[in-house]
Amino acid sequence: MNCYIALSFCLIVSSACSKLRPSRPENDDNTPPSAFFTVTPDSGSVLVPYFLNASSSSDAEDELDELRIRWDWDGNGSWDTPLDTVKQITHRFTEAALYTVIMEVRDTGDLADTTQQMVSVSGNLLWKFDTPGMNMSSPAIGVNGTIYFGSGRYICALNPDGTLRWNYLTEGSVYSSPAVDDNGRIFVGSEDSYLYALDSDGTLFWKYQTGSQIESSPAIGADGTIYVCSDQLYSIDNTGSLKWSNPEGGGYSSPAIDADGSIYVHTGGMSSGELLAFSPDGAMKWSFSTNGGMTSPAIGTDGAIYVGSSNYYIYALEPDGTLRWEFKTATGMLSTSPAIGNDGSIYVGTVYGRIYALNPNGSLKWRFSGKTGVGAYTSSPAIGSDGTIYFYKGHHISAVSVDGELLWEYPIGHMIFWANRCSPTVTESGVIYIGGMDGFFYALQSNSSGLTQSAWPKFRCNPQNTGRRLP
Ligand SMILES: [Ca+2]
Ligand SMILES: [Ca+2]
Repeated sequence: MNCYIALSFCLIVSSACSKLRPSRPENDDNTPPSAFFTVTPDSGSVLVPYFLNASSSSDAEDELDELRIRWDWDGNGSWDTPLDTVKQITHRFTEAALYTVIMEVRDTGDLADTTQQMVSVSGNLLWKFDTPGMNMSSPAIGVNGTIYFGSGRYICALNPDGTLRWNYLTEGSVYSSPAVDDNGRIFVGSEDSYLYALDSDGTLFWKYQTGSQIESSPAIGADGTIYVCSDQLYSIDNTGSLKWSNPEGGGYSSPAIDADGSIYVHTGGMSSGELLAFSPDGAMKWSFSTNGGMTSPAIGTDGAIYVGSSNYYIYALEPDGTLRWEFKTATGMLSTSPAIGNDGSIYVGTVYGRIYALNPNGSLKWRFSGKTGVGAYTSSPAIGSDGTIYFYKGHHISAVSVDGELLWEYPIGHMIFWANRCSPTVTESGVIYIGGMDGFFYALQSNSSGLTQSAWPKFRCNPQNTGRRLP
């Protein structure tokens, strides 16, 4: 935010007289002016013209047209315009950020007053796509930048320019998030109980029927094995044949695969649950009681397993299943999956609209509530290359700085499910993709350049959504 902005001014009201008046001699009777301005709109996206009007500023001794004003667009203490009697101005912000705009008004006796306002400038909307159904699935990026996600009963594939590539109709809602393998094949579950494998052109490769509806997102092992939870935890080879299934691992959780091939799933419901570890052959290695379930684990660089629980706790476990630390959130059940920053910080959202940032040792770094506060759900966060945290919250896709300050937000429809799985991703060129609950899929330009370099920067770990930590 401290970079210099390419300013583009458009003077709405031309100055009738721009000559500088000599300062009035020191006069004990002079009083300072009063600074006031309005901004329209008070939030918007980059390159949108913001109209700023300081005409409500006043002074006891001088007329309005005698008062001179100047602006600091980025609140860095350095004035970006000269003192001028023009009170109305249009400004365009070129980078998404939360700006502190400062205005100074100065009277003819050289007494001054300043005032400031926050202006939220969001990422620029590149395009939005009218989806065929409700968007509860998080996008995966495949070859050539193709975007895959579930919408209603469809599996959708969009081109990077926002045009439809293909739709594939299943017999149930697709809440599961697609995963893309090294060959560009797409794997995704449906409430119709099938795990679908599609080629990149949208033709069915195979489908495998599980014993129940699938809300879990599949994970892809290093050897191409697909793991997904339904009535059981299933291990399916890349030709669609069952390798094994284990009833202990059934549920809604999306499996996380460690670098050694261990598979972690979180089972259970609102009041009881366990984090379970399976070896690649399907044997259970250990279990850890979390007294609540339904969320998906993330894995850190050193193999630590992070999971939030419906009992308000965030747990960090050692790879052998022993507790490293636990952190109790004050405000709510954990409905989302953690994401990890490049310094090892852990970010997780709660059902009461908050994002917790924890230090690697489990202490609180900060807590973000935002202006929508209690009652707004959050998605799993995605961490950009610059540390910015992106997540769905309430009505918006929100961007929060690494220090926990709101940078911008953009309306994409009101999130209505406490376990919404619609979490954003960030492309190498900084485009954020997310499905909105308003029936559109969005592409917004951010200042990030891809995801941060960490073990698990987003829901399902990487742009392909493999759910597998790399060694
Ligand atoms: Ca005065
Ligand atoms: Ca400035």
